[in-house]
Amino acid sequence: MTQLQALIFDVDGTLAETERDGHRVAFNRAFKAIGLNWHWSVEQYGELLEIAGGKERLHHYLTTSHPDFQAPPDYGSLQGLITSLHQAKNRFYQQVLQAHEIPLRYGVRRLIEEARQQRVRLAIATTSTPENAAALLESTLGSDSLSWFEVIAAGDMVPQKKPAPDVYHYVLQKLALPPTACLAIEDSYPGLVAASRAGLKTVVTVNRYTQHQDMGQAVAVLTHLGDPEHPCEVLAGYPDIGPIFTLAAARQIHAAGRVPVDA
Ligand code: XBP
Ligand code: MG
Repeated sequence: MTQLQALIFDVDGTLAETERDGHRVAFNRAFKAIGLNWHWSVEQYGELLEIAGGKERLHHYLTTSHPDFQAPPDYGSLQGLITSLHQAKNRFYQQVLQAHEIPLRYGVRRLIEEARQQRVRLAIATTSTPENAAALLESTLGSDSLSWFEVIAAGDMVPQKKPAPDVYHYVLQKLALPPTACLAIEDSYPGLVAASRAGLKTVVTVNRYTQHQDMGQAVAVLTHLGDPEHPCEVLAGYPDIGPIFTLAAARQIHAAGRVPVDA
């Protein structure tokens, strides 16, 4: 049986609550800065998250909620406006992170530290940008932490974003590992589908936006990774992998869990 050699982390919603408290807030600031009277509530943003990718999400929102909207002449076209809004959103997002407003989810730091101590390799597979992933790592784990991750793969680096498996294929190729040697950690259904299609066993840590999604393909579903002060609940999988999802638990679930059927 192949041993666990690498953990591949999703970013948004998995490492931290960056969707609700980061990207959403930054999108709203971008709307305001550009003079648009739009505001995405916490609830509405949950629905918009079905569209992976900030630019794609903006395009979907514009064409479904404001189908008759004309981009102001300064932006040239609707796509020009989307590009400007997305760039503004990313600037505001970086400001939110630099202000240390978003902490890591429970247990993330602990599991990353355990993996480093035990020489399990680390990688990132995100739909967002490498800059956004790097800013979150730097603001929470310090600037050294970028070097802990052998690969930081992002949505625009591959042909198709999650739920397509492309970003995971890219990571596996860069790590030069088969999917059977890795475990993915995700928070959402599109992320789980992407990892599963790449043949990866996946642990899901749900959040407010994803708690009711179908996580049937996951080898385990947890409320979060857990730490001594904040024990996690095991929602599916083997009960003894909680209340703290340690590296030993990761090895156990990696060895026991079945390979996804899409593989
Ligand atoms: C989540 C996403 C992203 C973010 C915004 O990515 O779908 O689109 O919401 O980032 P993941 P961008 O969970 O895979 O990390 O605006 O840069 O797309
Ligand atoms: Mg995610």
